Amino acid sequence: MRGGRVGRARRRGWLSGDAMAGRRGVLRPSSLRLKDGRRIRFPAVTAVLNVTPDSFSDGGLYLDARRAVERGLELAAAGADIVEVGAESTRPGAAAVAVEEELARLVPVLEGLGSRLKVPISVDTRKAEVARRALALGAAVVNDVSGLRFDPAMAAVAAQAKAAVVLMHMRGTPATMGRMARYRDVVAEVKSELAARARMAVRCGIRADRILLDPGFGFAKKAADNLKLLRGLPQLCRLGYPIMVGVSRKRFLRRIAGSADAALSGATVAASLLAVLAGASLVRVHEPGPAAAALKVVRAWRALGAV
Ligand code: HH2
Repeated sequence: MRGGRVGRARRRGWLSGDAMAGRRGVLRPSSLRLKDGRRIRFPAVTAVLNVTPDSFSDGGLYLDARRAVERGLELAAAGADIVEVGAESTRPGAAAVAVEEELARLVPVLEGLGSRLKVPISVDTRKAEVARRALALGAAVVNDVSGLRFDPAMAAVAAQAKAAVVLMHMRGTPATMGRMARYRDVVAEVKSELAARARMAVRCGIRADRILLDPGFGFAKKAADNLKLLRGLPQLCRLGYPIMVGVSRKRFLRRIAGSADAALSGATVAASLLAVLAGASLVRVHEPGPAAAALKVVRAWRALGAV
């Protein structure tokens, strides 16, 4: 592990796998550099702000643009490294939203956050036109739950804007994905499908160091598949891209811990922490405060090195 490959990787700011990942030689970037020069140091917290009537966790709470802007500022103050704004629910069975409607929800919020938000903005959309407008309004990251499959124009928009891109694994669409959770080896299959999405993104001109991958917890996955993916994250890390994990308040955690608010919050922090210890670089959560505090503990623990 001291040879040329690791030496080169260290100079480029890459990390080798940690003790929990259990694999020497697993290399992944230690940070993400955004188009404006800002750097997100890993592990980091992406906080969710849904300006929708129907999102499963915060649907209907922030449809009013002023309340949404306040919430965005609150999320940053609570420890979010990135605030992610979404205007179309992708919960199982959700109906698609037209571009005009998605923009009508999103644009006033992005304009309102504008220079007031000190952390980078990510936009959660599958549509190229929505991404294009959001990037023009200052967003630096595009999170596409379809992994660039939904809109053929998305890759070019992201490439041209030099956006960082989260490619999430899903099969089908939110309306059909429930029928598509059929795997013989969920970790191997998600890994190879994500690798294919990353290759496609690079072919379309998106630089490899701007790509993040996400196994898509709850998207075309049964409860057991989600748990296996959580355990199997070190294998996904071997792809060499930073991994984002969005387990926050999801149904498989409800089945384990129950639906009471405190149970869901605790389960979210526990699962996010397990993900980071298994090699994930970013956790996507609805409550950034507890997640950011948990990551501080991870950093302090890692800083000790071997004892
Ligand atoms: N989960 C949701 C939405 N977008 N993006 C990524 N990369 N990873 C995820 O796990 C993920 C995601 C679902 O959560 P939420 O945004 O709260 O709900 P809804 O889609 O109903 O708005």
